[in-house]
Amino acid sequence: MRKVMISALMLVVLFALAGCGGNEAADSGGVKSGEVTIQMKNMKFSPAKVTVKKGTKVTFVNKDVILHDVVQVAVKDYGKMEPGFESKEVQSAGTWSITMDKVGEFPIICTQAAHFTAGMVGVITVVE
Ligand SMILES: [Cu+2]
Repeated sequence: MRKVMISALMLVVLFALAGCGGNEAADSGGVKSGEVTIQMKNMKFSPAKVTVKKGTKVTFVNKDVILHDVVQVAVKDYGKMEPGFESKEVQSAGTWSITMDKVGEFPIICTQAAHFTAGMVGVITVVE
């Protein structure tokens, strides 16, 4: 069920990401390594776009009073990728971490109450 839903959502995500083009504030800039924090705040991932080195630990911190989550959405061009990752519900003030140990581009959305439709989308790019 969720896979069907997520496939249908990809267009929304791609449009949303395209809409972020030229928005400097949405992109953290540069290649990060070690540990990186992405805030879940005001119904957005911040930064929404981040590029990290393989092996970087990415921690999502929920700064809102509502639940959020992190679900990697598959892109058909990335058919060789492992199945997407998916967090549990992240409570207010809670965190969830993942170590990005595969190179690629990983679009993410928040599926809580369809927050992705409000622009809660992002992309983590992992490089060697
Ligand atoms: Cu959310």
